[in-house]
Formats: sequence, structure tokens, C-alpha cells
Amino acid sequence: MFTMLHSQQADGYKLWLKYDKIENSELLNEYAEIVSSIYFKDDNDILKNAKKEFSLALPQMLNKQVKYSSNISSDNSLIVDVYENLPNDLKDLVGNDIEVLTDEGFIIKSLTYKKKSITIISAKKNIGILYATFRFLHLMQTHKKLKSIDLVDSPKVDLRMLNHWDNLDRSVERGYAGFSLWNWQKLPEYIDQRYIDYARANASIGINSTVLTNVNANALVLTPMYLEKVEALANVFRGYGIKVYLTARFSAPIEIGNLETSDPLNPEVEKWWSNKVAEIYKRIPDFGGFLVKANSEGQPGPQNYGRNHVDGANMMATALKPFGGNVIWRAFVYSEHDDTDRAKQAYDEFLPYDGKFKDNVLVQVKNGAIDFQPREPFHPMFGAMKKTPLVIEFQITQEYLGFSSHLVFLPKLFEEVLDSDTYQKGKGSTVAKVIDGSLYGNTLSGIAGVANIGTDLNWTGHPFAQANWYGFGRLAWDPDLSSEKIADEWLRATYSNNQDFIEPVKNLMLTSREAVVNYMNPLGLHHIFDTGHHYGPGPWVDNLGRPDWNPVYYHQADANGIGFDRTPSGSNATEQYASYLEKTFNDINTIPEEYLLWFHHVPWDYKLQNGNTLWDGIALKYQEGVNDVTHMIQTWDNAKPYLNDSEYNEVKMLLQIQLKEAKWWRDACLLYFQTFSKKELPEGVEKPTQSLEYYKSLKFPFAPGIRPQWD
Ligand code: GCW
Repeated sequence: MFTMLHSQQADGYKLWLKYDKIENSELLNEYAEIVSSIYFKDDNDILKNAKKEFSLALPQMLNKQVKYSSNISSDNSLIVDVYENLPNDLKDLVGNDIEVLTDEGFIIKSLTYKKKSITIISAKKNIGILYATFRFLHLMQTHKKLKSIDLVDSPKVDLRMLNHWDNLDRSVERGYAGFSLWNWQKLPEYIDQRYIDYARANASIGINSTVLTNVNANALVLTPMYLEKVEALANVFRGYGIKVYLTARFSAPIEIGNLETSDPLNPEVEKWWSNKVAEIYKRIPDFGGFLVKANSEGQPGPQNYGRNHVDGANMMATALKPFGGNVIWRAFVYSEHDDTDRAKQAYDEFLPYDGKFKDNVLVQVKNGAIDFQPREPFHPMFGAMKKTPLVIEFQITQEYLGFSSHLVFLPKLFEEVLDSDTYQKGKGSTVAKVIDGSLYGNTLSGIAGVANIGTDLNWTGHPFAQANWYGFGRLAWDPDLSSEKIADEWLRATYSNNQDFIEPVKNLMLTSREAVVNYMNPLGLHHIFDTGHHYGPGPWVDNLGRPDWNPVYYHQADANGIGFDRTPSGSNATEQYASYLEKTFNDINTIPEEYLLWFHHVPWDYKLQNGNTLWDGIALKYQEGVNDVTHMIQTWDNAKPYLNDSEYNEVKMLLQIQLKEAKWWRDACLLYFQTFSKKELPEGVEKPTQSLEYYKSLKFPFAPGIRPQWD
């Protein structure tokens, strides 16, 4: 049993918190000196957890026990405490740095104190100490010099949240890493070690909020029986600085409250929510608030009563306000009664409400206007909605990115969106500045990521999908971080510090996102996934109830060409962007080619920048995607000497699935689009091994991520 656990843990359970022994003797000596005598105050839960992490990590990395003292003395080489507890002479030395910190920030500094070189870790609040602890240990794990460290850091975004799309039956919508971590049946008594390790992992990257339940919500979670279980989780997470949020089903007053209506302007309904909120805060005094999906994809909402999003959100905000809670209201809305281009609907619906929400309402907007595609232009609401704090929603779980069998390093995608310039307040009005609140001076800011975590031993299904969780947290802390730095940090903490390993594998990670775009959705193609489960290609699907659920709606292929015309001759979605971008996107000569077919319907013979016709260009891009994966496999093979067998093998097997599926995407899409273009595949593109009919006949009723449907 013990051996088994041991070998399991070597296979990814520890995430980026492995704390391997430092082999480099110079560094080992440097670190050992820095931690030779530690003063670490731990008189509350957060500091206890911080110190526990020290006690776990240091003996492993340094291969010796570490000495702690119970008072600050001239003996100490490292002093860890919040600012207000420091002796005055030490306060004088660090005071200026502390002043600039937010409540969650920290300093890690080398300085001379009483004529001795020491290191100090301090912060305004306990949570800053916890974050500093993880950063300090991470710097050791990644072999950074600490001798003259001078680090002053605060998160740039307030709410750094995971959204779990976890159902109460433990299935996870769009989850590809097993079942939900929340074992509702055994809660509240049984506290799984996983809850603690989940919280540690999140705290280590600065995530401070978690929404436990699916946005397609079940009202039962708001009943006393479940709230008791939620309370137990909140009690664990509190010690790691993590606040719990729940999804609130708009019709809960009817379903669990015996009311006849959920009309947000009905006094009984208002009272019901106020009482419910008070009941929750009695159990969970630091409860974060509600995340709400309303009047979207069949979910109930204020529009069922002729009211609007503002009425709904403000009603809940009023209930939460006395307790300091927030409402996060999702803008992922599109309607079956509206045949406007789906990409335009959220902007059209929400822009008129700008400035009308209460100050504890944040509107959560997906990174793009359709739905977490391998590449989308940024959502036009960013920058346009000036008086409302917008939370950006990324999807860490890979619904449209090959599930947990494809290696796709998502910080590259997140970075592309965050760095996009909205031009809404002149040049330099990036999405990152909208999100961190600096562009319009919002008092609240947030980033949300739909979690890719489940009960799989390695948490995320694919070992490299851990890097997407990690990278999400790092970017939520600092939206200006580069994906390159994130990949570097993660590889060092997870696999090895050997530069000969890092460089090629980092390159593999950084190119993996473009590879998936190439073999799934090149040149601005989007939403051509097979129905419902979104596993594999389905560009031919045209039989779903709503036009905008069908891939044919999105690619618009015909005898003349392919692509969705969103210029003034089509849906004119471009008008939702700032005028500079509107012009750039409207003009086929200036549009960045990666968005070509997102905004234009383009003839098959159109000449791309490299001189190829569009048809040849699409075909060659699909082939390039396949070649990219072949290259990724070669890189991984070359990295074998730096990996143990299981580390090497599991990723190798997954890459082989990825290659098979990349070819499937290429062949299925090209055969199908060829029925319109009527052109031969260009030289350099491999011939499909199966017929179009074969690809169309594939069915996956039990693909993971949705309830199975066998029809
Ligand atoms: O993309 C769609 C997903 C749904 C999801 C929805 C949403 C939770 O396919 O599974 O529902 O987005 O974000 O609300």
C-alpha cells in the first residue's frame, strides 16, 4: 500500500510543489545559510499553514532539519512575520516597501540587521506571508539566487478565481480529469486530504476564490443540508486565503423556497434571497458571493418575468451587500429568439446597462465572443463597458482544445488575449488593463478560470495540463507576466532545472497552442466541433435545433469560398470594436490573417500573404498542425534522458493520441471543405486514409464532459 502511494505520488500528485533535493552544492550551501535559524511566527491558521509548508519543503530540498527559534534574536538568519509584529528597528528598515503593498502583497528582502546579513519575509497581513512563503520556496525549487534578493510584490487583480463546473452528482461539465473533488456524500465530517492539497496548490499561485458548483446550477446546494458541507470546505480553504462562492440558480426561490415566483422585483423573492444570504453568512462569515448564469442556454433568469439583467443582479447584490459579498453576473448570453450573429449578442444586450449595476456586481465575460475556441479575437465588451468591472473568464479545461489528451499550453492563449489592445481609451488600452481595473479605475477586479481539476491522480488528466492551472494562477496575479516565464517556472518546479531539458521542452510548450489552432481551426475558422460533446471535428453538422449551434453557421462554406462575414456587408460585428480595430478588421488587406475567416467570407482563390490561394493555405495549415505535433513528439523523445520512465511514457502516449487526432481533424475537415472548393490538395499535404463518409459516421455518445446521450 505504502509503495503504491509512493509511486503514485511520483506521477504528478504533488504538482509543482515537489520540493526535490537541491543537487547543486553551491546553491545548497547558499540556501542552507539563509535558513540556518528561522524565526517564523505562527499564531493563526494561515501562518500555521505557511510554516507547515516550510517544514515540509526545506528538509526535502536541503536534506536536513531546520532550526526554528521562538523569539527574534541576533541569531536569526531568516525572519518571517507580519509588519506590525516586527521590532521597531526592523520596521524602519522595511517600512517603505511595506507601504506600497496591497493587503495580499509581500516582501522578501536581504538586508543588514544588527551588522548581520539576514533575509526578511514580511507583509501587511497573514495572507501575504503565506504567498511569500510559497514564492520563497518556489525560488529555491527553481534554483534562483536568494543571497541579495529584493522582491516586493502584490497581486494586480483582486479576485483570482477558479470556476468549477462541478455537479452535485460529482460529474463535471466539460471535465476531463475524472470526477469532482467535492465528495458531497462524505462531507461535512470527512475531510479528504485532497481538499487541503487543492487549497495549498491554489495558494501557491495566488488563487484566492473558488466557485464550487456548476454555472448550470442546482438549487439544492443552497439548502441547509448542502450548506453544512460547503461550510466544511470553506473552513479548510480559509486557512489558505481562499473564499468560497456558490452558483445561485435564479429559480431557487421556487424550487427550494416554496414561492410561486422568482421575479427579482417581488418583495417576497427579495426577502427570500436576503434570508438565504444571512443564513449562508452565519455559517461562512467570509463567503464570497454568487456567480450567476441567467437567461442563457435555457437557464432561468429575470427575463422570465419581463425583467432584465440589472434587475436580477442588483436584487442579489442588495442581499449580499451588508455582508461584503459580490455578485458575479455572467454575460455569456445568446438567444434562440434572436437571429443576430451570436458573436454580437452579449455586447448588444449588456452595453446599455453600463453604469446601472450596484457596486458589488461584476460582469463576467468570456475571453472571446463565441465560446473558448482555440483562437478568438478578444470579446468586444472589454474596454467598451467603461463603468462596470469586468471579470474575464478563461477556460482552463480543454473543451475545444482536445480534452485532456492534447498538450496545449494555454498561458500562450491567455497572454494573447490579455495583451490585445482594445484601443477604447487610445492606444495601449489592453485587455489586461481593463481587467486589472487600471484603465478605468475600477475598485474591484477579477479573473476567472474554468477549472480543469478532478479526481485523476495527477489532478488534470494530462501532466502538462497542470501547467495551465499553474499559468492561470500566475497570470491572475500578474496579467503582464509572459507565457515564456510561466513555462520556465513550471518546468523547473515540475520536472527539472537542467537547461538542456528546459529549453527544448519550453519551446514545445510555447508552440503547442499554435499547433492546435493549425490542426483544428486555422485562419480564423471556429466552432466546427462535433455536436454536444465537442470531441473531434464536425464541420458538416447542420441539423441542430438552433442555427448557431451548427458548425455550418460558423464556417459558411459554399462554392465561392468560406468564412463568416462580420463586416458591414455581413453581420457588422466589427462595429462593436474601437474604430481603429473596426477599420483594420473590415479591410481584407489589413486584417491579421489569423482572424481572416472569423470576419470575412473569402473566395477559395483569394491570395494569402505568402502567395498561396486560400484553399491551398487552409490545407497547408492543417498539415502544418500535424507536423507540429510530430515535432513535439521528437522533442519529447530527446528529453527522455531527463525523465523517469513513467514521466516519459505517459506524455509520449498522450502525444501519440494527439497526433492521431490532429490527422483526424486535418483529413475530416479537408475532405469536407473540398466538397465546396472542388480543388485538389496541394503538394505537401498528406492524402486522407479514410472517406468523408467514414469521418461523418463516427459517433461518441460517451465522450467525457457531458451527460451521455445514446440516440
Ligand atoms: O460552451 C458552453 C459549454 C457549456 C457551458 C456553457 C457556459 C456550463 O459547452 O457546457 O455550460 O458554455 O459557459 O455556460
